[in-house]
Amino acid sequence: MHVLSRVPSSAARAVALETTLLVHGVPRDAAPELSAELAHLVRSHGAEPALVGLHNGTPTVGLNDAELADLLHAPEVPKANTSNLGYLIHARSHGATTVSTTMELAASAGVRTFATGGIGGVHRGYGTRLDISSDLAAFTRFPVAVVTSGVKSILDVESTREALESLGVPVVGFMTDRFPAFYIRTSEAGVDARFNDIKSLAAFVHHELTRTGRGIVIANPIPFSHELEHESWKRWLDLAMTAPSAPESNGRSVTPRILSQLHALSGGKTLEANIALAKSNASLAAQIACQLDKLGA
Ligand code: PSU
Ligand code: MN
Repeated sequence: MHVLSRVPSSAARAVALETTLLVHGVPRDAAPELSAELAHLVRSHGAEPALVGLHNGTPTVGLNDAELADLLHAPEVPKANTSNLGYLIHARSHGATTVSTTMELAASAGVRTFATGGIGGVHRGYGTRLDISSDLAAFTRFPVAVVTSGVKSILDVESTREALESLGVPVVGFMTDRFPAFYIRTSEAGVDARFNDIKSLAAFVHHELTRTGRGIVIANPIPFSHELEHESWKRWLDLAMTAPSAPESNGRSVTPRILSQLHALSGGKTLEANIALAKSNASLAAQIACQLDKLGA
């Protein structure tokens, strides 16, 4: 696959960022500022941001501001996961890369660190309809360490953790023993190992990526200051999950629909939380990337 890569010569210092979070995860008018903030945070730690997406059919690692603006102004930008990326390239379409395709493109550009908000996972109600994000399988294929605040608590968090275990994906916690649930710092599920400092975490990432050629989940809970209050969170989630869904709401549109309903129901609280955790993940990823660079990874 031809990937347009604008990462610096030392790819180890690069931190991939995804376009689905910007294009589908937050309201359009909040996206340029969030993108700039994430890039700024990554640079402030001495690393280089690389926004990943599909611009006019060109898979790009390091989209510039004009290209991001094109995506944000387009009437509709499809979510690209590993199943439809190839078709979107063929059709010369724009595309917002999810965790799965951001990993795929980052890996082909030699980028080993990636910051997101929350990875996709196993949706609730899988007994009736099986909806498992292609993000999970991507960890078995692409050697990228993904810093995430766990999986969105709109999903079945514990089943997602079990699925990662079944797939043999290493899940490590930064300063936590619990697998976090996005807006909430903890869940019933645990991690494979806990790291309390960035240096040893980066050393592990370096060895594990080299050893396996597969991905790693680095769980970084939402900052204490922005964790949602559990009771309100449960109330908003119940309302969002029982709201009548739009007729076209299935497959790829499920996650964006629920997220935007939650942002509305919570009066913006879930959006604030989402932004706070994305920033915290960008900072941690940047610090890991700088350590990887020192290790000559
Ligand atoms: N994290 C966020 N907001 C998002 C997502 C993650 O804070 O919108 C996106 C990611 O791109 C993730 C995708 O890969 O949701 C999962 O979508 P699906 O369930 O359709 O695989
Ligand atoms: Mn899905």
